[in-house]
Parts: sequence; C-alpha cells; structure tokens
Amino acid sequence: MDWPDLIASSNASLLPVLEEDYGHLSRQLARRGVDIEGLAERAMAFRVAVPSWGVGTGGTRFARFPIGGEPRTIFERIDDCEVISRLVRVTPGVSIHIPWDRPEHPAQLRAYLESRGLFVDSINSNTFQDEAGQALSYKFGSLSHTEAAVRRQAVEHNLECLALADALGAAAHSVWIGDGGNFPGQVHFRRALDRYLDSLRAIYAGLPAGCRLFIEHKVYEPALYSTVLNDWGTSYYCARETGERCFSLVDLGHHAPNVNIEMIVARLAQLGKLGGFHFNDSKYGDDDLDAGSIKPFQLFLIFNELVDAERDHWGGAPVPAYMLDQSHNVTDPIESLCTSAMELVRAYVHALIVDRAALEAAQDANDAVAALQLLKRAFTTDVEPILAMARHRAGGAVDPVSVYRASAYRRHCAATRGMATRPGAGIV
Ligand SMILES: [Mn+2]
Repeated sequence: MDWPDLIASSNASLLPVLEEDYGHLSRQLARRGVDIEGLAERAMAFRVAVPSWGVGTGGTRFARFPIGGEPRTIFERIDDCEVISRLVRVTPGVSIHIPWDRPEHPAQLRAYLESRGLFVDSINSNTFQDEAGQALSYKFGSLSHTEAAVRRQAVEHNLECLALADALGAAAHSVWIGDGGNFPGQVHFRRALDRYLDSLRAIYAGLPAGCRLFIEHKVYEPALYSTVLNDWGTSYYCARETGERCFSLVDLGHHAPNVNIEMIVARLAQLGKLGGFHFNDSKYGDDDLDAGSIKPFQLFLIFNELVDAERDHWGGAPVPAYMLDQSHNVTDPIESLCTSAMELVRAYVHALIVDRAALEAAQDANDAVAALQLLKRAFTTDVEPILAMARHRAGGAVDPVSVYRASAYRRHCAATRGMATRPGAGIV
C-alpha cells in the first residue's frame, strides 16, 4: 500500500479549499487575539495512543460480528495501528494487552514497532477472564480474591506485564480488574478493598524505573452490584496509598450516567494523581462508543480542564497519558479510531481557544452568563481547517476516512488475512 502517494494525491485535490478556509479562520481568530499558527503546532504535537484490542471488531454480551480482514496477530494489529498513524499523525503510541498481545520475543516486537515509527505506550493486564491452562479461576475476583493463592497468581501476571513494560520501553502499566459482587452481601466491601490494596502494593514493588502504574476504576460491570475499585475517590485513595508513581486512570465510560467527569478530572489534577485517560463515549451503560460521538460538549469541557491544569503543571504530576479504549461493533475499527483521534484533537483545540483571562474575570465577578458564553464561543468555532492543516503538514491526510476507503486496505486484508476467528469481545 503506497500510503504517501495516496495521501499526497488526495490532499492535492483538497488543499485549495482548505487553504481558503484556513485563511478565513486565521483572520477570524486574529480578531480574537488568537494566533492560528500556534494552534496548528499544538494540534500537530497532540498525542493519543490507540489500543491494539481496538483494531479488531468488538462485540456486545450478545454477539460479535467479525468483518473480513481483521488482524490475527499482534504484528497484524500493529500493521493496522500504522495505517491509523499514517493517516492522522497523532497516534504513534500503541496500548497493548497481555495475554492477547503477549510477544514471544519482546525485542522483535519492539523492533517491528520502531521500524514503523510506533512504540508501546502502555501495557494492560487482564485478570478479568481466565487464560487457557490457568491454574486458578478469576470467577470470583483476582487482586481482591478471598483466597491468597488467587491473589498471588493475579499479582504474578501483573509482574509479568511489568517485565514486558521494561523490555518494550512502555511508560505505563494499566490495571483494571473486574472484581466485585453481583449480589448484596456477596462481598465484604472493606476487606475486599484492603486485599486489593495489598495486591496493588505487591505489583508496585515490581514497577520498573521510569514506568508509572495506572489504576482504572469502573462503577459496574462485569460485577453488577458492587465493584471493588468503583469510583475516582476510591481510586485516588488507592493511588495515594500505593506510592508516588501510582496514578488514577479515568475511562470516560466507567461512570454512572450524568456524572460530572470534567470535575473528576479537575479534582485528580489538583491532587496530583491524574495518570491518564481511556477516551471513549457512552449514552447509557455502554462504555466503549467512539470518542466525541455522543457528548462532544462533555469532551470539550474535559479538555478545558486539562488545558487549565496544564498551566498549573498537573499538580506536580507527570503529563497525563492519553489513550483510546473503544469497542467497535458496527464500524470498521480503523475508521472509528481515526475519527476518534481527530475528535480528541478537535476538543483540545477548542479548549486552547478559550479566552482564559476573560473566563477567570467572569468567574471572579460571578458572571455565569459571560462564563458560559466564553466556553460556547470556543466550542462553536469550526476548527476543522486547523485540524486538517495540521494533519497535512505532518504528512497525514486532510480527509483520512476518504483516503482509507480509496485505499481498499480492508479488502486487501480480507484477501490476505481471511475471516478472523478470535473469540471474545474487546470490552475493557
Ligand atoms: Mn478502559
């Protein structure tokens, strides 16, 4: 697939109109004291990691509908991640999942990624299902299990992930557990949390230098009554108790409907424990829809807090890691991941054009209408020309989905890879 050629010829036909729109937006923003070139540079520098598990079709509790040409191995998953990176230019990082992506030779995997301009951004452990041949079951929990031997097995799995993080140069290891109860009375809430924390400390003891430990809370599912790490407050407490390189990870879909997630983001940033994100979107209880597809204003408000927190150096914490975590049931995963990454850049640029001095003045004057207007003014500005120009300047596509469709990449993969038979869903 000659991507540079496909991208160049598509861009050439779109550039005249893009330049006109970019010039118009440039004058519009200049009147507001905003330099469009600075925004284009920030858009080009934005980074979000794509999940290796997201390039295959996901599924629901009911069914999975595979498409032809899905990746069968970690190497084919990386090939698909490379396509996304070539088109949108903001996704060189790949989040991998163990055991689904367990490499036989880590050095070989690392070289394969590097030769494509990619790298492993984070490792994700899996103790929410049983692996073939596994000695003990996680049916009733893993890191918080009532039996010490099961907890030890789950800790050992995470230590294996940390060794891989070290070998692959990953900057973070993310832990999400499915532990919890399905019925009132099933789980002793306080003891289960104590056991989880003990296990977390054992994992933290094996954390390689330069690597951060992320813990991901989730209000429910697969446990449907109570979850051990259920909310951001519990996550903050556990991260603080575990150590200075342990941080809370916010998965946007892991909260109850109507929860003020932007406020959670502000709290964690203020407390110096915001580790990163799993971006996606949600309407009801589903937690893996495409980022920005349901609640774009919420996504903007989250980035508004992030841009603001960056000015205060994240409360002393390292720069948060941005990752996508989605399940693609009815779309081509490559198209979903491309458009989702672009939606994040859009929310970021929208947040960058908020007039922060005016917003603070409105806040100090208790002028609610002015404050909201300032946010809406940024949010309703069509910044697409900035995003498209940034992609073009970085060597990506002005219109990534069109280039992808014109490439017939999936049809090519269907011919070489066939129909995937991978079981299970991609819901994490
Ligand atoms: Mn997640």
